[in-house]
Amino acid sequence: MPENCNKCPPQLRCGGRVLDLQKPQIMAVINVTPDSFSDGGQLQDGAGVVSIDKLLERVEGACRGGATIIDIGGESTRPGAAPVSEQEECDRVLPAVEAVAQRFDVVISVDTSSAAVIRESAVLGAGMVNDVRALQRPGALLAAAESGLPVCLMHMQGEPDKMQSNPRYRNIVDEVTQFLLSRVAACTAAGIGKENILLDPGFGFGKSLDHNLELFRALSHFAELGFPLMVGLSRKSMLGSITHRDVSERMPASIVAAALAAERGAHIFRVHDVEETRDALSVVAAIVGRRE
Ligand code: YH5
Repeated sequence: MPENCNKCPPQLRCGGRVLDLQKPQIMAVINVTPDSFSDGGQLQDGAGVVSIDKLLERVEGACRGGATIIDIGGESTRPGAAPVSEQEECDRVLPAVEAVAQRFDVVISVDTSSAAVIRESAVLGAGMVNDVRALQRPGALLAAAESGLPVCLMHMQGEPDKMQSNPRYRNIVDEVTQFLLSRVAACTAAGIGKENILLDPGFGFGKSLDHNLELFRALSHFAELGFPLMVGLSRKSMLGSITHRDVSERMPASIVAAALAAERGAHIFRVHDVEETRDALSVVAAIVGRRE
């Protein structure tokens, strides 16, 4: 449990805001893409341009529901998704970051692998970098280091267009651990302080159902590596495989998964259904620890 975890820092400094990691923190997913699997295109107007009004309404709902972090992403990383140009990603993400930063007292996380998006969003008020490629793109490590912001390093095998075609591991827990620790080493070598690093095993990113389940069963091991642990399980295909539910019907499964991850020591929960997840995490807190 986070409150018993004496290895990782009790707080995370995200620009001017502080997150208390003794309590579960909810990160609301906000996609500014036309094609994300679970909610793509919802914030676009008729011409496919992000509607700032719709975006702000969504952010307001998430904050009222208990989100302390808003994760803004302009690249669809769903299985099979096509790559997006850096310019396109900047055009989608930066106006959204700017609008949210001006109006809400919330930590803005940018879900990006691009050095330009990291740099520009840090200037506009972002408080965290969430990179599914763990800062492996050219310039991303340096941009993140210069931003001074916390970074979430996630594991992915392959790239989104092909990652689910035949994922293979010798020992998934060992391989994901080694990868994440090698990226921690790259970050510290680039000048990113250990207190600014979060880890995420990357559910669904180049992993079969069995791989995902094996990782989940090892979550307490990841929570003990000494870094805040983030998980993204919300609406994912693994939950669809288990329940045979379409993506629009995966909320109950997502909430159970978040609750079990909380019990295993996860600190930050990247979710679509904020209020419902918060209730579940409050119940976990009341039963197993000092939470909320
Ligand atoms: C994550 O786990 N995930 S984007 C497919 C779905 C539903 C949801 C098939 N960014 C993560 O949410 N960042 C994404 O239905 C992330 N951890 C971190 N740190 C994928 C996603 C999704 C994909």
